[in-house]
Amino acid sequence: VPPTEKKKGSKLFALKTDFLKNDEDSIQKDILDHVEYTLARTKYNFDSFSAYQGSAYSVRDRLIERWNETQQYYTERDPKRVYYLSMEFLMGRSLQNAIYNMNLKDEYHSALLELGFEMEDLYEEEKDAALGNGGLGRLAACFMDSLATLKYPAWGYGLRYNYGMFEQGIYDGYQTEVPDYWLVAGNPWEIERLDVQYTVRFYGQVTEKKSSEGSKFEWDHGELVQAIAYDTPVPGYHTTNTNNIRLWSSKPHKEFDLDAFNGGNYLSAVEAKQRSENITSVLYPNDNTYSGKELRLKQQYFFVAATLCDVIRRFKKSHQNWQDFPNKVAIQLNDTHPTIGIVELFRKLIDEEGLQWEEAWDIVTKTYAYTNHTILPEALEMWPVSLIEDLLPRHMQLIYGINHRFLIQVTQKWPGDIGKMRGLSIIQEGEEKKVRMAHLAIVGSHCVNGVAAMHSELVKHKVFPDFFTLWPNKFQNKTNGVTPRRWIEQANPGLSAIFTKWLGTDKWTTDLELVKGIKDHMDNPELIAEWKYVKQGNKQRLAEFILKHCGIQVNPNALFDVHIKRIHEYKRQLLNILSVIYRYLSIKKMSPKDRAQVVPRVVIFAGKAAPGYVMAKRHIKLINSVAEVINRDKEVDQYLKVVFIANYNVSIAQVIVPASDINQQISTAGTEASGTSNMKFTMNGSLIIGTLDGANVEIAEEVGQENMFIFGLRTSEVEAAREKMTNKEVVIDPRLQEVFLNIELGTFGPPDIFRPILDSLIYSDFYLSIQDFPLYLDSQASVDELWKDQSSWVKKSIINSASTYFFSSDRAMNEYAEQIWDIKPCEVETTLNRRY
Ligand code: HBZ
Repeated sequence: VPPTEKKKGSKLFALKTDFLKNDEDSIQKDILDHVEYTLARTKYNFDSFSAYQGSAYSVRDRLIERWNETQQYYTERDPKRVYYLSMEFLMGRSLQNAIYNMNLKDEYHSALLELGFEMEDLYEEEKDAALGNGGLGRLAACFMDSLATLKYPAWGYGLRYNYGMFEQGIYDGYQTEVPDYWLVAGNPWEIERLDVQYTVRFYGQVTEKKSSEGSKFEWDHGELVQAIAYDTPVPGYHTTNTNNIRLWSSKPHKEFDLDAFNGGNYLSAVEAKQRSENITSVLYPNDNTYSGKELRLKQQYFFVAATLCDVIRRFKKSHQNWQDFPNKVAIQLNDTHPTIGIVELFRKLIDEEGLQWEEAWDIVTKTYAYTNHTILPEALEMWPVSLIEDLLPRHMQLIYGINHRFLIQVTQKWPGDIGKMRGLSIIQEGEEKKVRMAHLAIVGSHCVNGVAAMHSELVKHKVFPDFFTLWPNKFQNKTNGVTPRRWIEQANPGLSAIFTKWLGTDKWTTDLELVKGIKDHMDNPELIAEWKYVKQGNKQRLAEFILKHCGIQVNPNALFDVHIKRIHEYKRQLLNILSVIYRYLSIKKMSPKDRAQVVPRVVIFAGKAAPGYVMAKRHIKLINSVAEVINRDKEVDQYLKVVFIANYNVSIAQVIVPASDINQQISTAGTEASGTSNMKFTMNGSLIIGTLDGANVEIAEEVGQENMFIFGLRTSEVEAAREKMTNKEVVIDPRLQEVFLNIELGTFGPPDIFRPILDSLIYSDFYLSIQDFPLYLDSQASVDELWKDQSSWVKKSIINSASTYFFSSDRAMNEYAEQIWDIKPCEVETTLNRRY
């Protein structure tokens, strides 16, 4: 008998339809109640931050109702669920998102206005949740929004870091890092679940217990750490369905008090306790580079160990047969970071549940799938065998066993081919033996996917060609996507109003294909005028932001040229700033007559460099030094401004993206797996200047190359170009030589600082900036030409924005659901007397 049936006729059953009311007055009262009873402030006089908090708590109450209803519904129906395992969730702000998704915008707006607050001002009071580095973490956040909106039964799992992505400051042009203690003022979006705790073991010993039934392995002793669950509800758009992100926080385990404390060594016992809290203390600030620190491996194991306890407990509530596990559970690995989870599930099945090897391994591989996000060799995770042996001794034994059986398959395919064995092995031999986590992820999953068409081809043919020969059907492509709710509706209300007006419906927010319909009106002068007006307003807003935060006055009528992403050599912010220097030098040399022809530009950079990435930090210094010289040069004042916006994050992106005219996606061909800001910009009518790399290739297919500025070497040409560089056959374009000369002469400050940058170009230029430079300048020149023809420009802008259906994360999630996870939507049939 379902628990709800049991209570029919009781008081509790009647409560089933008793929910918070969503009219303006009820909402207003709830906000005020939270100000008084949750914040303990007087209702008659409170500031914007309290108003934000009161609003957030009132939203949270409503989220919790929907969350409870959804989870209850899933429990009753027991559909197959997907668990998205990610070490990063880059959520940004939540208040606006939750209000919009619950369709309570008007109600909150008027409720707050009556109290003397503009809802938009309150959004600004919220601190970003920045538990991620960049694309990979933000992708997880967009995917969670789409999964809930599409009503898929899905949970995200991750870590609740006390310190998120560091706060970047710029002093004297250099990046500084300040810890981001994002929880200082509390976090209204999370629910602490002290009732959901698991114990995680590290170190210790494995003992073999032999019996008539065979050997049993027991892993015990070592250090125990407690994992505590924190839940963040994820509301779907205009639906009751509300999913969950469960993040784990590490706390000391009480058992380990006793021995140490009784031994009289009080201080070292306290230290050991502190070590356990350290595990979820800080997000590693590297993107696309591997850092082989023990603490990072501890984070990874802590994360998957707690997650699997939770997933298995939920499964066991309604199932006894392990064969059903893959029919009820799909687990997606967001890159190799949670890969040790493959071994952990296997260990639990064999050591704790008593399954046989083959049977257990079959369940594991049917359950897991792995997404690859990079082909950069420096990003591939390889943990020293010695480290795993020490920290997770049983897991290392199992990895050897898994590898042994895998290599038998390899010899069957390629008899006697030692080279193939060596190349494919999960263990990399050498002075220090290492576990190749990507190999483990491929072997332990039923599906491996890249994140854009070109990237997936490289994964198959360049990075893992022998795996592809062995298992051609394992490999898929799943081109990334972004949520149109946050990146159009919330970030760009003006554009949203245009869409709704000209399409005659607001359904485009969940059916982005409708936006194609805008093309039918692109010659209509009224639409063109509105389009320009909205872009102008967005640029005005960004200009004000820049004045406020950077103290630089920019002309909102200038062309806004935007390059925002992590600072990395492969992303080539350097190529951009070198071309800016060239532009500056050219303007300086021009006659007044020629200057009159110059298209005024504001070049905007933003992004963080990993604290240990010295070269990337030098690039930041160069950008800022160049900006300083250009911005104080009165002669070029009208024509060129360079801005570096510090501390780039999701909420700043929401201001920059809608205000951009062109956006830079200029990675060396074959290095950027996908890119996702390219998608956000295109949706917002910004034209890409970029290489044929990552998802730019597919954007070009949808939008048409004639509506973008594509330049540069192709992926197929990169190898030959590098060869040319090694053989010293590359001639440096005279315009670039002039740029180098000016840097060397100290035009942008003491040249010593920039010497390593110039040397990296002249002596290796791995990312081929020198060879792409002339092509890039040509492309920049065609940007200027097109800008002079504003009516063509606006048309191209409209075509861009109208061609982005494919890049919605809704499309991506439907593909994963159907082609990898085999899950179906499970729409909560609400009994409620409210809209959703
Ligand atoms: O993932 C990015 C790719 O560079 C980008 O092209 C793609 O669009 C995006 C989503 O698929 N990769 C990352 O953002 N990677 C990381 O942030 C990262 C973080 C920690 C690591 C390694 C990589 O240890």
